[in-house]
Amino acid sequence: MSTLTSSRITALAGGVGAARFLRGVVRIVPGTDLSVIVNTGDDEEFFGLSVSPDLDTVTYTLANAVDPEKGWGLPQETHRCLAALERYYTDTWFGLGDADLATHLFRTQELRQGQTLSQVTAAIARKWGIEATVLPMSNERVRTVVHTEAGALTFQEYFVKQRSEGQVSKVEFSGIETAQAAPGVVNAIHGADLIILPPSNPIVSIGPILSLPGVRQALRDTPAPVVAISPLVAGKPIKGPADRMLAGLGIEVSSVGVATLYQDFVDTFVLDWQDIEHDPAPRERLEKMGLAVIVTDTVMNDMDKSVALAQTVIEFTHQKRPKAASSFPRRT
Ligand code: FO1
Repeated sequence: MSTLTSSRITALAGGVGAARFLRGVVRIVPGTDLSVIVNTGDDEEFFGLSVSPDLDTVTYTLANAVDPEKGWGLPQETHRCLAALERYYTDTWFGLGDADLATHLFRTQELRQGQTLSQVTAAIARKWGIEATVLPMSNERVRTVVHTEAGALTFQEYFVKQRSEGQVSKVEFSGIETAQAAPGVVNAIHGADLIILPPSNPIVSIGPILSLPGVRQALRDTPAPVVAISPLVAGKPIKGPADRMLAGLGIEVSSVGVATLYQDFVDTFVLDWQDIEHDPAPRERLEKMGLAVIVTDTVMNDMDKSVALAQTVIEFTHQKRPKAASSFPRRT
């Protein structure tokens, strides 16, 4: 494995796919070179506890502590507390594990004592021995609202309780109007030598981060390469509702459709082989959009594949480091 010259990498991340990519990154670059800006639109209160699913998924994964099958939560989990709660509540659809509760209890207590989500997240990362910088996208409350025939749902209600059923007609980020990017978020973009969007849902994982003041402009302005890895393989996500959401919102359900959402700031787009196995069009369409295209294996079903994908992306952008911003045709 070649040792890469140290370069500061910033990733914008949502759920399991992003976390799977980041575990590969921290095996080839020092964690101290990595900053991760994490979506908090999925955050929700359960039984009075502040739960941040994407922050916890990234944290547990970078700590090598995540349940390897599920890609979220902790392994060998028990749910005795949740089962006991059924005596008092009926709404116990969100699978809070007993060991996972410790994180939510700590976060809730610290927030109640006046710590910001950034401070609590940094404390949790430190206590899990993580060297990377884990940044919530905002310290203010932003909540993704998914509209389907069943009504206006939180992301977890849509994804877990409704199992992503129903036609998505609209997605909103309630609170985004008054929310600020958390301390360090815009700086993590300006200070990066490489910015990566790992395979995450472009609507509800990357979308909220891009909607915060200053974030999208910083991505447009940076001279650093910005690389997005498609979250769809041959039109399907490995996990999650990205294809259903894109379809419901009238966006082409393909890697090219995802690229159109990022085309004002992304330079390089990573496709899985399966996207062009039967048809070269996706690559040609992306190149016509002015994007450099990497075609590789993006299905990270084990650690070696996470490392290989991270290696491919980082080495490609090292070779193509732009001399000046203009070297990458970018729409603004
Ligand atoms: N995903 C599920 O499909 N079912 C669950 O019951 C569930 C519980 C849960 C509890 C804590 C947590 O941090 C994540 C949890 N997730 C669950 C995953 C979550 O919905 C997201 O997919 C991941 O956090 C990735 O962002």
